[in-house]
Amino acid sequence: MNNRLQQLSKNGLFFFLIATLFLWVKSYFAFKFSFSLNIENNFQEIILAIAPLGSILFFLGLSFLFSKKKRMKAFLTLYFIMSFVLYANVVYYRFFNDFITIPVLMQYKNFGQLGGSAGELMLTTDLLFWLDIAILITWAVVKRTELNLSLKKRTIGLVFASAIMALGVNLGMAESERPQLLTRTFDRAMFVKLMGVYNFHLYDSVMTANTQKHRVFAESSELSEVRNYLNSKKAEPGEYFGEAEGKNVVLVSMESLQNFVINKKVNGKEVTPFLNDLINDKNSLYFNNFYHNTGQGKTSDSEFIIDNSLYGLPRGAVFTTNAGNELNATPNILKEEGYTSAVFHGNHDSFWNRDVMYETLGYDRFFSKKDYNVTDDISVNYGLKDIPFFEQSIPMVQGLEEPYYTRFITLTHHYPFTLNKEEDKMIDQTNTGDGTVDRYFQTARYMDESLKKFFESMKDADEYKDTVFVFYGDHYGISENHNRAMKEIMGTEIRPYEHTQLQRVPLIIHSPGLEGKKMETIGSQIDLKPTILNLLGVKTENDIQFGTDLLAPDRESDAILRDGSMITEDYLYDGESGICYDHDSGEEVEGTHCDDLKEDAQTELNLSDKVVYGDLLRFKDEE
Ligand code: GP9
Ligand code: MN
Repeated sequence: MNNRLQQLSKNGLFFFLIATLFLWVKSYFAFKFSFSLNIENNFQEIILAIAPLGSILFFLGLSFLFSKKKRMKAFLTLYFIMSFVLYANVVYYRFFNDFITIPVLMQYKNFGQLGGSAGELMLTTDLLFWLDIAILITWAVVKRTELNLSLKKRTIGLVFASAIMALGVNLGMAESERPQLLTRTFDRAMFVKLMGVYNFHLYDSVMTANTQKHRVFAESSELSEVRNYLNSKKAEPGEYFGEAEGKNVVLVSMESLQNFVINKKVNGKEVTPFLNDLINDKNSLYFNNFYHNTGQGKTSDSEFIIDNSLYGLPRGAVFTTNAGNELNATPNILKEEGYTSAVFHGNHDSFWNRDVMYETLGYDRFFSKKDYNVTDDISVNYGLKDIPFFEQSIPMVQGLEEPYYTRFITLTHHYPFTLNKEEDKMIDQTNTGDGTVDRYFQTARYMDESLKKFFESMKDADEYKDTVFVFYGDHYGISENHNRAMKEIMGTEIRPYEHTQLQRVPLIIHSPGLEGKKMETIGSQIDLKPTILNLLGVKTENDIQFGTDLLAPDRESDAILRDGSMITEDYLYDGESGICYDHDSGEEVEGTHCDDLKEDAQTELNLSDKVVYGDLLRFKDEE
C-alpha cells in the first residue's frame, strides 16, 4: 500500500488531478460560503458545484504549453493566480458585496475606499485558502527529481476535452436556468452563481475589450455629426417651461406596466384604480401615446434612456457594458442647480451594475436592499414587496436635502407575477389559461395599491406640495409568447401592429398647481429628460439628447423603438416584421409609405449607438 502511494506521488497525472480536485473543492466552498448567492433549488446547487471545473481544467492545462522543464513552475504559478483571483474576490466581496470587474479595477478610487480596511477584511481562517498551495509546493519540492508533468499527448488532449465538456454542460445548465444569461448580462451575482467566478472574469475581460475597442477608434468629429443631426430636430419649449421650477422630482418606475391596463376592468374591477383617478386629476398630465424604448437591458435601459435621453444598446445592457462612459445625466445637470439625487430600490445594489452606474450618472445616494429591512415575510420574487418598500422609503426621502431628484423602482409586478399572500391579491386572476397573463393583472393591482399608499404617505410626510411626480411604465411585461391569451384579453388578433402598440406604457406627470390635460402627442422615454428639465426651467437646448420636450407645441410627434420600429401620426412601422400600417386604421399599407420611417429610425438609433459605443461625450469640450 505504502509502496503504491510512493509510486503515485511520483506520477504527474496523479499530481495534476489532485491539484484540480483541491482547487475545485476550494472554489466550491468559497462560492458557497464566502458569497451570498441565494441558491434557490437543487439544480442551482448542482450548477454551482460544476461551474468551476471547466475553467480550472482549462487554465491549469495551459501549463502543458510550456516546455517540460518549466512546466511545473508554470503549473504552480497558474494555480497560484487562480487561487489569488478567488481570494481577492472573497475579500472584495466582504466589503462591497460584489465581484471585482476590470472597469472597477481601473477605477482606483473604488480601491481607495477599500485601501485601509483590506487588512481588517482578512481573517485568520483565510489561511485555509493557502493550505492547498502549501501542500502542492511541498509535494513538488520533495519529489522534485522524480515528479514531472510530462503527460502523454493523448492525456493532455483528454484534459482539454474534459475542460470543454465541463464548460459546455455548465453553460447548457446555466442557460436553461436563466435564458440569455450571456447576452443580457444583467447580474454579476447571478452570473457567478451559474457560471462561477473564473468564467465570470473571462467573460468580463471579453466584454471590456469589446467596449474599449469601440472607444479607442472613436473621434471627436463624430460628435459634431451627431450634433448636426440633433440641431435639425430641436423644439422650442412651450408654456410649461419653468412651471415646476425648484420643485422636487419623484420618478416612479412602474415595473412591467403597459398602458393597456389603464382603465381596464377585470371581472368587473379596475386593475389600476389609483392611476385611473390620478389621470383624471386636474393637476395631472397623462400621455396616452407614450412608448418605452428599452432593449435587453429592461429596467436599467429605461433608467439610462430617461436620465440621458440616449437610447440603450441593440445588444446587452448599457448599464453593464458602458458604465465608465462620460455622460451628461439629469442628476449631474441638476447638481448645478442645487439638487440632491437618489435612487430607491429593494433589490441588491449590484443588479444591473447599478452600484457602479449610478456614480457615473451622478447620483448622490442609492438606497438598495441593504438599506431596507428585508425579511422573507415581506418579500416575493426579486425582493422587497412594493408596499413595504414605499413604507420604508418615506423616512429616507424625508432625510434628503431639498430640492431632490429621485427615482423609486418598484419590483413586485415583475415576471412571473407572483404574490405569496392572500391579502395581496386584491382582484381575481383572469382565466385565459395562460398563467403569466392571468397573474399579470393581480400583481398590477397590487402595485397600484402601493402607489396609492405611497402618494398618501408623501402627503402626510409633507413631501407632496413642492414635488413633481412622474409615474412611468419601464417596459412591457407580456411578451409575444403570450399572443394567444392576449387576443382574448384585447378582443383582437395580436398582429405586429397591435404588438407595437402594446409597447405603450403609462406616463403621468402630476404636481399640485400644474395645469393638467390629456396629451395625444406620440412620444417615448427618450423624451422624458428634456420634458422634466424644461418643467424645472433648466435649459437643455445645447445638450446632446435625442428626445424632445413632450410639452413643446412644435415637436415632432413620433417614437422610435429599439427594434427599429417607428410610430408617427400617419404610419406605424414595425421594425421586426418590416410591415407598414396606417396608424389610425391599423390597416396594412404599401411598404413604401414607411421607407422614411424605417430610415429615420435606423439613422437615429445608429447615431445614438455611436455616442454610447464611442463614449463621445468625453469630447464635448473639444468641439
Ligand atoms: C431588478 C429590477 C427588475 O432590480 O429592476 O429588472 P428587469 O428584469 O425588469 O430589468
Ligand atoms: Mn423592469
